[in-house]
Amino acid sequence: MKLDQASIAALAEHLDGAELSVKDVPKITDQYPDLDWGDAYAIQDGIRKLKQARGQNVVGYKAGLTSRAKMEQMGVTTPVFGLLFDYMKVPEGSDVDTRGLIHPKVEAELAFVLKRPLRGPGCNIGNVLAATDFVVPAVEVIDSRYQNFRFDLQSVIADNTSASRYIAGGRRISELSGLDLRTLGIVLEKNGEIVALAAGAAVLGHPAAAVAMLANHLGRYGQELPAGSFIMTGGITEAIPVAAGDTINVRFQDLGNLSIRFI
Ligand code: OOG
Ligand code: MG
Repeated sequence: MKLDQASIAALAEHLDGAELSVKDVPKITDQYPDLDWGDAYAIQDGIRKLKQARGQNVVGYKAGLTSRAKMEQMGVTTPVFGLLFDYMKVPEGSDVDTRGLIHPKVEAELAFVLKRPLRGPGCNIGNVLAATDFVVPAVEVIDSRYQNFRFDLQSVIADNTSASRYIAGGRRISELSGLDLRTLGIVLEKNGEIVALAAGAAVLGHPAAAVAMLANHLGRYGQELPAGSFIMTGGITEAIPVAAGDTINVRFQDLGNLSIRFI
């Protein structure tokens, strides 16, 4: 850790404030170039406390930058982890209001729900599959609080990994043995045109690897993923910018479709 508690608290307020006022800010490492990973997760935790003090609750976890497409798009090489809050959940079939967002982009993801807790270190894909209740298709709406979506790893971790909105639905698959998540195809359509496509293996070779990495990450802080946890495993393709008037439809092989309209 390079920053003192007062700076960490001030940066948490700064980034939470950017989200609340729907106004982008320069990436925080411009001002604090020495800010390290420990500081970044401490700022993210400060944002959690601010939101919880307003009555907003953590309802899940997210892994991000887990596919090569996302890493190349954002110019980074390591996955990051963030928190999902209740106000971020968009019910299936309802619209996303872009007036509360700075410069939203969508990502097609697979989400896991656990039936048993997972605790790192040493957590692997097999442990994740054994602890999984079901897998469900999801779409994440990310909205970096940084100008032009430009950041480095420390900045994006501090900004709760651009978490903004998400939708989960379609078909829940609880019998994982009949389904190979590596070869599961995903087609992302914007306004009826295919804009990206990939298969599940784009996420770290197997999307369950993102859950294992998250459990191992939390293990370093003495935390576990409790039974019932909802975990988004990261964009399978690059993220696609959206604006009011756009409709996104994602086709998940064997798992159904998810559509979102932006107003
Ligand atoms: C960071 C969040 C990335 C994903 O699924 O890869 C993410 C960003 O690209 O703004 O959520
Ligand atoms: Mg994501």
